[in-house]
Amino acid sequence: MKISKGDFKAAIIRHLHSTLGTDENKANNHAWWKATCAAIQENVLEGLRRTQKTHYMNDTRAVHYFSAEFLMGRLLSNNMQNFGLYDVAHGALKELGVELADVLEEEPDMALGNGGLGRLAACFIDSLATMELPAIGYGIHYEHGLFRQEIKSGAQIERPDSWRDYGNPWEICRPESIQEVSLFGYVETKYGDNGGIKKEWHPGSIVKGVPWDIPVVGYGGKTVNVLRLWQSEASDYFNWDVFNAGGYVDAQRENIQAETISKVLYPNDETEAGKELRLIQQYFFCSCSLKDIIRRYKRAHGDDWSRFKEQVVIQLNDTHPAIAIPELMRILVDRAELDWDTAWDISTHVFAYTNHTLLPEALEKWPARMLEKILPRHLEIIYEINHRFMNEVDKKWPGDNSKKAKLSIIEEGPEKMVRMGHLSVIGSFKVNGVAELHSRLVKENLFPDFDALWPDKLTNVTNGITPRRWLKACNPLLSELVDKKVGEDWPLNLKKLEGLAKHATNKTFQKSFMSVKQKNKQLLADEIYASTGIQVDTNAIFDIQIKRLHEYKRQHLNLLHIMALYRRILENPDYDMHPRVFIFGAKAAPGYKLAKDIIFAINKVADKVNNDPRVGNKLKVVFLPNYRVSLAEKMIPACDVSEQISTAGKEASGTGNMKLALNGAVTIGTLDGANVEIAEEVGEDNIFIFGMTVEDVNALKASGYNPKDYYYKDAEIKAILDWLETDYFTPGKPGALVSIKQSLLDLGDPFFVLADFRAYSDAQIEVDKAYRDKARWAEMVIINTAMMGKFTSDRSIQDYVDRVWRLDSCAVEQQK
Ligand code: 26V
Repeated sequence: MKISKGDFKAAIIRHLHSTLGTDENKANNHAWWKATCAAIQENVLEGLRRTQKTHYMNDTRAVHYFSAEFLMGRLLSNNMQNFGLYDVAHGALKELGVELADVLEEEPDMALGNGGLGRLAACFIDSLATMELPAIGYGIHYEHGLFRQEIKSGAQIERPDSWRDYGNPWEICRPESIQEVSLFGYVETKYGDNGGIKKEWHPGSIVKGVPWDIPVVGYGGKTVNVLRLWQSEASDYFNWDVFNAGGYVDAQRENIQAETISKVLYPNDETEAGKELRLIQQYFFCSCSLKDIIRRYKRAHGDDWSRFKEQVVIQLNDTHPAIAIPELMRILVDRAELDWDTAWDISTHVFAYTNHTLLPEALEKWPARMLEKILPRHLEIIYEINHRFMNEVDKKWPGDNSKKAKLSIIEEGPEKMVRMGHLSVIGSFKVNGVAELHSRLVKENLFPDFDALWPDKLTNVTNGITPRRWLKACNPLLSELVDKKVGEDWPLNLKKLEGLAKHATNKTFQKSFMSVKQKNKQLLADEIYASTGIQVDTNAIFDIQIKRLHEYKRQHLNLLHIMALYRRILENPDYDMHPRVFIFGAKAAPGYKLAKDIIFAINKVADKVNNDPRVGNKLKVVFLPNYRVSLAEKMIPACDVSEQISTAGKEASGTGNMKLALNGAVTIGTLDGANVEIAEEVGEDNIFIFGMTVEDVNALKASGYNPKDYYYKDAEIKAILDWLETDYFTPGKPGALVSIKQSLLDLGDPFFVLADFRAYSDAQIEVDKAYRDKARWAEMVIINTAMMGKFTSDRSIQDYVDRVWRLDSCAVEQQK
C-alpha cells in the first residue's frame, strides 16, 4: 500500500479537523500525535478487515495466546514502520512544521505488564502477525498498568499509571461481543430419571466482560491480527436464580465491585501473593476468552464439537491462565453435555503451557477454600481431574503413595492448596521452558516425575525478541549501517546479520560502527542530563543493568563492585581504569522491602560518587527513574557493557540480554538462562562469563554455604560491607543502608552474591582491558550484533509452530 506524502498530509489535517475538532494553528503536539495515529489507523483498520475476512473464509486453525500481561509500549512508530510509512509521515509532518520525534514522545506507554513475561507476549504477537499466522492475543484491559516510578530523596515512590486518560487512539470497543462471567454461589446436584447426575452451578454474582481490540500490525503490513483485552463492568442482569434460592442469598452471595476486577495490574513479579482479586482477574479473562473462541467456532461449525481441537490451540503464558482448563471442561461437560472422556480429550489437545520461572515463591498455588468460594464448580472439576490422574499414576507406580503426593494437583497440609503448575502440566499436551538450560532444569528439578510419566510432553522453546522494535525502530543509525552491508531484509531474516562478521576486523567498518555507538551514547547522555541533571562523559564505558529489581538478578552485586572501584580510587588516586558510567533502570515491587532498599542504596552511592571531586570523571552512577519499554528503547542502543549477572539457575531466560547484544553491547554474565546460548553464538572470546555454574551453586549449597567465610577472608568485601553500616553515604543517618549487609551476612546471602564477588570483579578488570584496546572492542561489538540471528522472536514462533502448535500461515489478500 503506497501512500504519497501529500495524501498523508491531507489525512492528518482531515483528522485534525473532523476527528479532533481543532486546526493546524491551534494544534499542540498531543493533537498532532492523535491526528497522525488516526491517519495510520485508517490503514490499520483496512488491513484488519482483510485479515479477518481471509481467516474466516479459509476457516483457519489459530493460536490463542492467553496472557495476564502484554507489555506493548508505544505503537505509533511501530505501526508506521510496519506499513513502511515512517519516512512518508516524517516528511508530511515536516511540511506542516512539526517534528515527528516530538510527536512520538506524546504517546504514553501501554504498560500492561511487569517485565519479561509481558514483553515476551508483545514480541510474540508481533512475530505472529509478521509471519502471517492466524493468532489472537487474549488478556486484561487494565485501567492502570504498572505503576509510574518517581525517585524522592533516593527512594522509590509509586504513582498510578493512567495510559488512557486522554483516550487511546488504537483501541476499538466491541460491545457486540460482550461476555458474561459467573462468580461465587453454589453447585446443585441433580439426579436424572436414568440415574445420571447433573451438576448445576448457581452463581452468586455475574459480571460483564467488554472487549477492546488493539490491532497488531505485522511487518510489511499484510496481516493485522488483534490483541483482545477484557474490561469488567457491572452486569445489568439481576440474578433471580440466587434470589429465588432463598436461604442462599445471605450465606453464598458475595458482592464484588465488578469494575474493580480490571482496575489495576498486580505489580508483583516473581512472588505469588494469593490474593482473591487476582484469582478473579485470571478467571474473568479466561472465561471471557474461551466463550469468545467458542462463539467464533460455533459460527462456522454449529454444535459439532468434533473439529474443535483441529481449529483451536491455546497457549498458556505461565500458570496465570491455568483456570481456563477447568473452565473449558465445565463448558463442555455441564453446558454442551459432552461425556467426561470426550471433553477431556478435547481439552488436553487444545492447551499448551509455558513455564517462565523456577523460583518456588513464584509458583502459583491457590487455597482450595478460596477456589471453593469463588469457583465452586471448578474446584469439583479439579478434584475429578486429579482423581482420574491419580489412577493413572497408580498404574505407572502401583501402590506408591509418595509419588501420588508429589504429583497430585492438591497439596495436603494445614491448608489444602491447588498447585496450578501441576494442573497446567496435566491439562496440556505440551509444556515448554524458555531457554535450553531452563528447560533442562524444568525436567530435572521442577517436574521430573511428570517427565518420567510423559517423556514427550516437556520441551524447550528458547525466547526471542522482535528485531523490528529492538533494532530497526530503536536504533535507526545502526539499522542504516546494517542495511548497507547486508541488505534491507534482515528484519525478516535476522540470520542475515552474520554477513557483518566478515567485516568485524575491517578498520573502516569498525570506525563506522563505533561512531554510531558514540552518537547513540550522546543521545542517552542528553536524556540522562534532562532527567537527572547528571553530566556523563560519552568517552566513558556505558555499563547498563536494566531489569526488574530482584535479589536473584543481583543489582547489589553490581553495587558492591561500584563501591569497590570507588574505594580503590580513594585509596589510590592513580588507580588505573577507563572511565565508566554505571547506569541502572529498575522497578521494585511495592511490597518488596529489600528491593526498595537496594534502589535507595544505588541512589545514595550515586550521590556520593558523582559529587566527589577525587573521583573526577572516572566513575559515575546513574539511576534512571521509571524504567519502561520506551526508556529501554533509548538506553539499549547506547550500551557498551550489558550486565546479566543472575545467580546461575535462577533467570529462566532473560530477553534484555538479547536486545543489548543485538545493539552491539558486550555481555558480562553468568552461565544462566539464555546467556548460555548467547555465549554459544558469539563465542567465548566475545563475552565475559564469570562465576559459579548451576552445578557449583548446588555443590556449595550442599557443603553448607557460609557468606561470612568470604567476608572474613576477603578484606575488600569486608571493607565494603562495613562501609554500608556507616553514615558515609547517608550523612547523619548511620545504618540507613544496613539491610543489604544484613541480608548478605546474617540472612545467609540466599543468592550467593559474596561467593561470586571476586570472580565478578576480576571479570570487570578484563572488560576494562578489552575496552581500552579499541580494535579488539570494536571487533567484539560487531560479532555480537552479527551473531544474534538466533534470537529473533520469529525463530521462537517457528519453534512453537513446529514443536507445539502445528499451524499454517495464511496469506491475506492484498489491495490491488
Ligand atoms: C508472577 C506473578 C505472581 C502473582 C502476581 C503477578 C505475577 C506476575 C508475574 C509472575 C511471574 C513472572 C515470571 C516471569 O516474568 N518470568 C520471566 O519470564 C521471561 C520471559 O520468559 C524470562 O526471560 C525471565 O527470565 C523470567 O524471569
